[in-house]
Amino acid sequence: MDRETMLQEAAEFIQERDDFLLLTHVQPDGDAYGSTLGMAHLLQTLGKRYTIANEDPVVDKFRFLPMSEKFQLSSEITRSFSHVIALDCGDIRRLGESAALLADEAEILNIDHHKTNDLFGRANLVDLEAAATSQIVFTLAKHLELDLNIGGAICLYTGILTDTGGFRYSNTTVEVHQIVAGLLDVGINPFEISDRVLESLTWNQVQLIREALGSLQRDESGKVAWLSVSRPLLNRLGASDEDAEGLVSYARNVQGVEVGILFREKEDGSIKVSLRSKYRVDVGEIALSFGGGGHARAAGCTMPGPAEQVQLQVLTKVREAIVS
Ligand SMILES: [Mn+2]
Repeated sequence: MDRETMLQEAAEFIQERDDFLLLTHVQPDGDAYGSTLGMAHLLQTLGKRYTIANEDPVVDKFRFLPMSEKFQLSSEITRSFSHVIALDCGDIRRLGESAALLADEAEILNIDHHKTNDLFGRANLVDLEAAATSQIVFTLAKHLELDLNIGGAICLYTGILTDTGGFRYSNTTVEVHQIVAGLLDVGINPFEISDRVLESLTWNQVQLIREALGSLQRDESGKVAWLSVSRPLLNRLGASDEDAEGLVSYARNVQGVEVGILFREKEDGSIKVSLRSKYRVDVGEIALSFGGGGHARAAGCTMPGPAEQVQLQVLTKVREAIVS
């Protein structure tokens, strides 16, 4: 289906309904928060009612986003919803516990840019070329001929900024810059947003970087590098899972490395594997083969432990992809 048709279907889905539940994936990232809150701003402008839910509370770093206080814990919501807008989710499992809020006959509008998206919506606005779901929400706003207010612009800018790694990743296209120019026109302060979401590190994060770098290794080819973070380490530093976000770049950024990997032990002993590639290897495919998903250059999966076995399995798969 072409982009215009999908945009029109999404626009009609919104125009013809009211009382929406806005959902994004578990452990939201900048684009998840940005696209969801950007959509909330659009609905507000349209005079539509909406509820925003996630199984996790909003992380500190993104609490500056206008209307982030509208996020509610899904466990605290006692009703169900017939009209759902899912943002930045490749499949319905990504909604986590929030999926329990869907009424039996719920209609879903699925807005996303993941290659692994399985078109789970009644309407699907899925653009694999888009750098961020926030970018798609911007395009939808234009299609609806809505003017973005500054709050909405801050949210969408944050999503595009984070999913393009500060306009450095290969998904940074001409269109991305054109959209961002439109967002700057609204009057946002890009320095302040970059400082908050890309530059600032908590003290815990810096301590964690110091310790985690001690585990950095690379294989004989020099094309794969990885680091691992154990639960005892996180506990000792009082570091949260989100503090570990971004560590994988240290592995990826080593000169000559094609694939960087972070192995992080979760509370339940399972291992969260984050994969980043530079030019060639489709880590989305690798993550998918282990039950996860993502993009060609950034993806992840969660695997049952123990850590040594997960490392062996993942490294074998990654090496295969490198030589193929
Ligand atoms: Mn995204």
